[in-house]
Amino acid sequence: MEEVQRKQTLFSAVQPSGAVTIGNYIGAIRNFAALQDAYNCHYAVADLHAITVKQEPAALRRNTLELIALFIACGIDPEKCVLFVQSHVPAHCELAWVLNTITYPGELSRMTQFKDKSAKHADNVNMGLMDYPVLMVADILLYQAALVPIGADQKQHLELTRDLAIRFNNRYGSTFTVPDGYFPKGSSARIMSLADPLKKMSKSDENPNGFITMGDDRESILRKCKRAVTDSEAEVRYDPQTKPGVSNLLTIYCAFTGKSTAEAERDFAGKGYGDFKLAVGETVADALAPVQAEKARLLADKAYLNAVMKRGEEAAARIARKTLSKVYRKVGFYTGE
Ligand code: ATP
Ligand code: LTN
Repeated sequence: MEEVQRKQTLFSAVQPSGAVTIGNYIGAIRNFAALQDAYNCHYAVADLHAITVKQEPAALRRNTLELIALFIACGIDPEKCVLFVQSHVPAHCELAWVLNTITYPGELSRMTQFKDKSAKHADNVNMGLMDYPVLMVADILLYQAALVPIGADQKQHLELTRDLAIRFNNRYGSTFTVPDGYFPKGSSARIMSLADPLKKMSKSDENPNGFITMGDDRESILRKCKRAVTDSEAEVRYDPQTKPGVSNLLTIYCAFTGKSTAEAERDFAGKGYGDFKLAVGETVADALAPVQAEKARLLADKAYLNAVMKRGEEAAARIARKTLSKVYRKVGFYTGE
């Protein structure tokens, strides 16, 4: 008889907190589709997380729909994955509450992201911002995920996930799978700002020339690449220490062409920065064009997107409810049995 291999369960999420950059795409989203055949994938739009910093309600609503469309345009197949919006599944908040009771304030106040975001949003240091990692732990543990693809910036949160899973299991008996971080090939590339190549490319950068979004048109992409900060030499060589700007453009070029840095250096041997920047811009624009077209096509069919979200919600809620019921039984909530 044919042996049925059980696929490992995987969970990840992205916040609908603004325009998605090519950094988010290269570091996170494009890997999601590549994992969907080998793993039992769950992908969420983390809107509950997004409101830990101020969001314009109409923009949040729009960004949520756009992110679902972008996920699908980037190759995530809602038939193969559970694709859903976090706030549609109440179990995330419910489990977060229980987990709060086994989390210590010191574990949260020392988180790097909390410290960074508190400094950046000094007028809005709210309890949600501090509790952000516990909600993320709930996201992961509800689906009994074994693997969590994340960027380096989220490693501390994954450590907390492991700690809380182990703490709960020790206190109440085996309940949660203890997950591992997952860093697929190619996802380690850290894309830097085009305006300041020593800083990470970030969608919340005040200078829009620093980042390229997934929705930027060809002209803007070419202009941003043309203006990208480089150096006063004239040699296209990969050396992040002494040539961070050129190296960043090479990383972007390689991410979209699949070439190695050595091959890319060869492509531009003897060429000036003008030609190089134009080629990088054209490569990015060519790569984004089909994704943009597909996203626009999907956004024109809201009924389809709503149906995808509904189906995702139902599938996610079924799995999440099962874990939550187990948790409620373990902690001693009266269930009538
Ligand atoms: P913000 O500007 O609000 O801090 P961000 O652009 O840094 O946002 P997040 O929503 O925090 O993006 O990140 C989603 C995921 O995208 C991260 O976990 C990370 O893995 C990946 N990512 C973000 N920026 C980059 C980057 N510059 N290079 C590679 N990966 C990135
Ligand atoms: N905090 C993550 C988004 C996120 C997430 C998750 C990632 C929310 N819940 C669960 C992995 C697993 C971010 O900003 N990248």
